[in-house]
Amino acid sequence: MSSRDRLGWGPFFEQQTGGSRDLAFARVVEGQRGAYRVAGDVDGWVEVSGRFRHDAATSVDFPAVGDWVGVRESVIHRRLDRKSTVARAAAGRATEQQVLAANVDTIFLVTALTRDLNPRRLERYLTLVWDAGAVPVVVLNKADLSTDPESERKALGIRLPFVDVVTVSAIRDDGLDALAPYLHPAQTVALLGSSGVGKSTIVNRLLRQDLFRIAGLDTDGKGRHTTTARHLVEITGGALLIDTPGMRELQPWGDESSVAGAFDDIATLAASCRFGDCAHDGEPGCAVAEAVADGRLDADRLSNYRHLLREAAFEDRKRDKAAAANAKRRLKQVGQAMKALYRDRDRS
Ligand SMILES: Nc1nc2c(ncn2[C@@H]2O[C@H](COP(=O)(O)OP(=O)(O)OP(=O)(O)O)[C@@H](O)[C@H]2O)c(=O)[nH]1
Ligand SMILES: [Mg+2]
Ligand SMILES: [Zn+2]
Repeated sequence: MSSRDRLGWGPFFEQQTGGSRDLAFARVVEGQRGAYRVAGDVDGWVEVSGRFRHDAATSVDFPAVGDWVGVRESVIHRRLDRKSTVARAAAGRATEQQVLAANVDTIFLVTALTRDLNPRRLERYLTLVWDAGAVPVVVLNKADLSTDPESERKALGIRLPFVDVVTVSAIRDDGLDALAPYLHPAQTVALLGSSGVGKSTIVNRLLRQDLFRIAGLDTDGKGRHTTTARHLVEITGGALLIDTPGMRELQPWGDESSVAGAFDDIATLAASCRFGDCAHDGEPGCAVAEAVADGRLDADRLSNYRHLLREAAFEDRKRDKAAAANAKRRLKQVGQAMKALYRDRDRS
C-alpha cells in the first residue's frame, strides 16, 4: 500500500487532483496556529501560501487535522474537498464554525460511566456526528467506576436506538477489543467528548504507548483538561485515530433533518401520524403521543427532540442556503453509510 493509501486516500480525493503533477498530496496529521504537520507524498511541517491565506474567507477554509492538501516546497497551495467535516459552532460566535477534524469515517463519542453520564448531552453530540457525515459509536469509558456497567450500557442502548454502545475501562485495558470492529485499516476514527472522559487514555491504549500526555491517575472519576491540540495517529492494524481536546461548549451545528436523524425512533413513529405535518403537540391521531401515553416512548426524549428541532431551525435561519444544502448532502451520505454499516454487520 502506498503511504497515501495507508492514510486514507481514495477515489474521492484522486479525482480532485486532476492529474496534477506539480503538487505533492499529503494529509494533515497535526495543526498548530498556522503550521501543519503533514504525512503522505511529503512529510514534515508546512504552512499555507500567502495566496491560500488571502483566498480563505473563514476559518473553515483553512486546513484542519485530517485534511488532504496539495504541497509544493513546504507550502500548502490547495486543500481538497472534504468527505466529512466534524465541526461545532466556534465558542462565542454562533454563526462561525470551527472544524475539529476532517475526512472522518467513524466517531467515538466518549463519555465516562460516572455521575457525569448525561444522555441528553449524548444526544446533542449525536446530532453533531450525524451532521458531520460520520458514523457514531458511543464509548462508555471508566467502567471500573460503575457498579453495573452492563445494565447502564443496556439502558443507554434503549434510549439511543440505531447506535452501537460499547463499555470499556481504558485504565484497566478492559473491553477495548470491542472497538476492533470499527478500527479498519486506513479508516479514520475521531474521538469526541467532554474533557477528562479518557479519550487520550483510549488512544494510548490502542497505540500501546504513551504518546499523549494524560492527567495524573484519578480515582474519583473527575478528569482534568490535558489535550490541547489535535493529532492523527496510525495504530497497529492500520486504523487512523484523531484525538481531540475535550469540549466544554457544544452547540449543535445541524439542520432540522440531522436532528431527525438522531431521533430515528420518533421519525419512525411519526410516519404513522394521521397528518403528514403533525407537530406531535396534541393533534388528533398522533402516533408519537400514543407511544408516549403507553410508555413505548420516553416523554423526556420527545421534549428533547422538540428542543433540538427548535434550536436547529434557529441555526438554519442564521445560515445561508448553500450551507443548508451542503448539510443535506452530507446527511444523505450518512444515511448511506449507516445502511452499509448495518448491512455489513448483518452479514458477519
Ligand atoms: N477510573 C478510570 N480513570 C480513567 C479511565 N480512563 C482514563 N481515566 C483517567 O481520566 C483522566 C482523564 O483522562 P484523559 O485520557 O486525559 O481524558 P481526555 O478525554 O483525553 O481529556 P481532555 O484531553 O482534557 O479532553 C486521567 O486521570 C485518566 O487516568 C478509566 O477507564 N477508569
Ligand atoms: Mg485528551
Ligand atoms: Zn404526531
